[in-house]
Parts: sequence; structure tokens; C-alpha cells
Amino acid sequence: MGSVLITGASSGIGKACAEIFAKGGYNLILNARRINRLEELTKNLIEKNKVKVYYKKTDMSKKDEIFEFVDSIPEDFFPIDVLVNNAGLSRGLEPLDQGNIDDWNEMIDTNIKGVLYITKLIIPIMKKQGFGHIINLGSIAGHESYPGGNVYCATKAAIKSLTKSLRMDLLRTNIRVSSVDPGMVETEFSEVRFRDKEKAKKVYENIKPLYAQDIADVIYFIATRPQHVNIEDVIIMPTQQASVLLNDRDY
Ligand code: 8X3
Repeated sequence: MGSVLITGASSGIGKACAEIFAKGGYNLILNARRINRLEELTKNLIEKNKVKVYYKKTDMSKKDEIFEFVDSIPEDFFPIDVLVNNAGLSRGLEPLDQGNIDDWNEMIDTNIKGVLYITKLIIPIMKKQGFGHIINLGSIAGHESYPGGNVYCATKAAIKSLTKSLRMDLLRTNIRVSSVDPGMVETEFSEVRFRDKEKAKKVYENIKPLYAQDIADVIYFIATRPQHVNIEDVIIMPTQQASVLLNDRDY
């Protein structure tokens, strides 16, 4: 068994993925900005599972850091079976004309350019191996837009397009490409979006959202299908949410 590379692994869906793949016996290659959290996670993963973990502080919005990260992966972590393009964020929920340009750049640099750079670097490795699986974190926001979602929704729509195009680029390479597109998941997502804990809490009040573990379960399932099976796209929503703008609480 080889390794699984997970970006943005210090919390939320990335962390849950690290936990489930470690339990499955995969070695892990992790990155995140918050090195203390990665350190702590790595300690726990190694204690609980007989796996190797390589981690490096990396800002997925910074091209040079992404190149350095991939360059630094130790030989004994190859082959890389799976790349989970998890790192991503939303900032703000203002109408476009009131949006903050720095926030837009952070989202575009992380959610689109970060995914492009690391994927470009990992594909040749997977081609050489003769196999691999790229799993992108999309969102229901890539399928449906909502007021104030403008740039965030556009970044996730880009991931939807990219996944489809990559499937075509990678035909005849034995590399699989999938996308997992969740609705409301209670992670630090809204706290990051609003930079406000109280406001973030309200998003998940009186509703049963998805949890990071629910998404990691699906990602693990996708990654562990037989080689001839490519699950191309999974939309996963809380039972109480039927679209971005329609849920049991507000209905
Ligand atoms: C997160 C889902 O609906 O908050 O990607 O944009 S949503």
C-alpha cells in the first residue's frame, strides 16, 4: 500500500480523511498552514495506526510553497496512490460590488490555483507509477450559486469543470479523477468565512448538518473501489438540506 497526499489536513474534512486513511493502513503525506495542529495530528495517527506520516507546513495559496512541498516528499513515501485536493476556503458573503479583493484572491489562489499547481506536479509522478487517483473537494456551491456566494461559488464551479476536463486529459493513464461535492458541513468553514465564531454557529443551529467524518467516509469509499471503477462525482447533502437555499429550518 502506498501513500495518500492530503492538502489542508490540520482540521475538518482533511483531518478526517487523514484519520480514515491511516486506519486503512495508508501512509500519509500531509500539509497545512497550522504546523502545530499537524504535529499533534501526526502524533495521534502514528500512535493509533502502524503508518508513516510525512508533513510540512505549506500555504496552498502560495505557488513556491506548493513546489517546495512536493519536492520535499521523501522517497519512501512513494508511490502516491491518492491525492486529496482538500485545502480550500470561503471568505465573506457580500454582494460582488461590496466584496473584498484580498478575500477573492485568497479564495482563487487556494481553491483554484493551489489545486492546479499541486495536481500538475503530482500527475507526472502518478503517470510514472502507472496508477493514481485524484480526488477533488468540490461543493454544492459549484452546482448552484447563492447570493453573496459569487467568488466562492465560481471557484467551486471551476473545480467541477476541472474534474471533468482532467478525466479526459488522463484517459489511457490509468489515473482516476473524482469529485466530492458536499452541502452544509459543520467544520471551521463558516468561522473562516465570517471571521466570527458566533455568526458561524448560527449557520448550523436547529439543523443537523453533515460532519467532516461523513465526507471522509465517502472519499475513502471512492478511493478504495477496484481500479476499473471511477466514481466521477458525488453530491452529498444533509438530509435536512435539499439545495443551498432550502433546508428544513428555513422552509
Ligand atoms: C460549502 C457549501 O453551501 O456553504 O461548500 O457553500 S455552501
